[in-house]
Amino acid sequence: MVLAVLGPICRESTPECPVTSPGSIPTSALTMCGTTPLYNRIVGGEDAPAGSWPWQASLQRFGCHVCGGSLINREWVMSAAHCFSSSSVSGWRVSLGRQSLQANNPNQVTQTVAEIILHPNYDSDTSDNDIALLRLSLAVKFTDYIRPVCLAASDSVFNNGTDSWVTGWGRIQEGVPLPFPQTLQEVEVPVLGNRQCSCLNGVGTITNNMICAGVLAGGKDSCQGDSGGPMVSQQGAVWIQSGVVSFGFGCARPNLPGVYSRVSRYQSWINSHISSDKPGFVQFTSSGLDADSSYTCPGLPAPVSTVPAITTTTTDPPSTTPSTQCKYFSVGILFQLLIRLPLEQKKM
Ligand code: 4AZ
Repeated sequence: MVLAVLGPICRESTPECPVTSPGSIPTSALTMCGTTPLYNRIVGGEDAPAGSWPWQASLQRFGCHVCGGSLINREWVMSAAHCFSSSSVSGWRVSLGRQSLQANNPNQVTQTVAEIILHPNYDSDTSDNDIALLRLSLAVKFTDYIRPVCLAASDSVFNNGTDSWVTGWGRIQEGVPLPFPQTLQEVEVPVLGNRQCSCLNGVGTITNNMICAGVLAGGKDSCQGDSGGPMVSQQGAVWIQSGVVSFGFGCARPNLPGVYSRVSRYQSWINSHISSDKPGFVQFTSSGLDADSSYTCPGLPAPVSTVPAITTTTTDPPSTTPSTQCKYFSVGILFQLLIRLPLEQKKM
């Protein structure tokens, strides 16, 4: 791992190195979203340094990590709908400011959940609209280790190849849990256009509400336990969330990019539920023509000739997760085995 670190590093709260400078941090999500005061730049690597992704949340049920999430303002966390079997808040807690799941976390804050809002059009068969909002019981105070991420505004464009980072405490390979002390992991993956992603994952599986990312060679991806967590891209000084970890055919397999809920499609839905302290929506722009707009494969509708378009239609798998001593189960993998594999075999 190579780290390029600019500025002082506060690993722990000490009198010389306080976590917050009282009075110096503004509290609105709009004015301070997407900033990482401790780590301004990271190159490669796997263990995420403390404070590098200060919006990362661990969603826990009865003390077990189940899913990731992202802090979007003082009292709301965004995650995936498939992490929840209902909108009951019973047993759920959200942990913020955490570097690891097992070691000492001096900057950590844990909150109970007051409300869970699942997207009304979430489809557990296709994973379409796999997005949820959690309202915390108490607003959290922003620190160097706890801050909101900016969200991709509805007019954002993420061309094929857009550099992105995904973070989480999920498995490090299919079937391999993150080892002790379960330090937050980060991985860099490029966006893979919806047309190509449909061709790879199966025509009809990737909707306009999804965004894909991954490397064709495999080896870099999100996995079980990362679900609900953020995929972000940097634009200038801020980090903008483009995706929510949703599903994939296995993890890090060659030619099978991970699939994420496309955050920019949900600006009005999110704003309809958050009346004060609106999240910071920022337009992400990509320069040039999207190479994906001319990508094609058998069964895929012909590319739209004028505007670089995003793609396709419906159908495919969801997923769920936990860690530590908690038992894992993945609806996603079960779904793939029962539905997708037989379908694949029929095609062959
Ligand atoms: C899961 O089972 C899961 N490779 C999440 C993400 C991905 C695959 C599986 C993406 O929760």
